[in-house]
Amino acid sequence: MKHVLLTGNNKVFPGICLNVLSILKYTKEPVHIHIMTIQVSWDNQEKISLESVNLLRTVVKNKSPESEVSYYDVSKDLEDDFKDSPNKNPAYTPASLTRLFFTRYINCDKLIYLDADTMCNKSLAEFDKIDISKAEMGVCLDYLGKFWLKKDYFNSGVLYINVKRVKETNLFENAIKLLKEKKLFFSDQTALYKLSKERVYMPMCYNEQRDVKDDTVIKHFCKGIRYLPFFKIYNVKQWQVSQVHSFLKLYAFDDIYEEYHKLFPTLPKLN
Ligand SMILES: [Mn+2]
Repeated sequence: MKHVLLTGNNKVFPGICLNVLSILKYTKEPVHIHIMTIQVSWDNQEKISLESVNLLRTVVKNKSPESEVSYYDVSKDLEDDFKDSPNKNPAYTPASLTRLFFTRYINCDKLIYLDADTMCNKSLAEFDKIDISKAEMGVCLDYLGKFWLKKDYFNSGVLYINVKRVKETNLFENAIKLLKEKKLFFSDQTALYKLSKERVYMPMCYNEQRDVKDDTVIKHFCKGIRYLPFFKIYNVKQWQVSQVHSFLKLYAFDDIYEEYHKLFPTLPKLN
């Protein structure tokens, strides 16, 4: 069974549902989807509700009876550890800090962490090709950061985590501790970069930050830069379907959009 962690607030829940449908399309073995969410006093975003996760569980169980969906509200952890932190409002949203708490709740051997703005384009069995037995985690380089920051700067949107090892090295608790004290740019990603000692660099197909290719396992809809016809920073997410079509010219997930509208009639329509 593959264990997957997805985190976020209510705003990105359609993205999480799309991601889960993409996992089920390609991954034949059962999956255990862990959904972790937060709602904190200094931010007006709402958490993912238990009802929403129950709806997702029904869809998952229909398609894959042996798969599981678990729900964790870690609002109190975030509130307690970050209310006085200089990083309580990171570059994206406080919800991006949610994943740092997983070792307090999740027990498994290996965990695939995926950002809410990612989609699978192949089976998660592809991760079996990566040996993380002697590492804390498998990561991919950050497409932009490797030019601008450090040549081994990685993108934390996809992490293949050796759970037993990070509990021994305390990587995630140490990251929380560092973020309590020191303001960091790209807060949690930079903390994990500074503190992780044992990393395996995976091929970029595990966190494709550009166009979907034949070998793409995970497509990450992160920020990008286009130089022509003029310089533009773009940030198109997989749930912004018309921009995925018109700007990214990407049609690889059209069947999943159709399925989403059929299976989640009560969730926001994608447009
Ligand atoms: Mn992302």
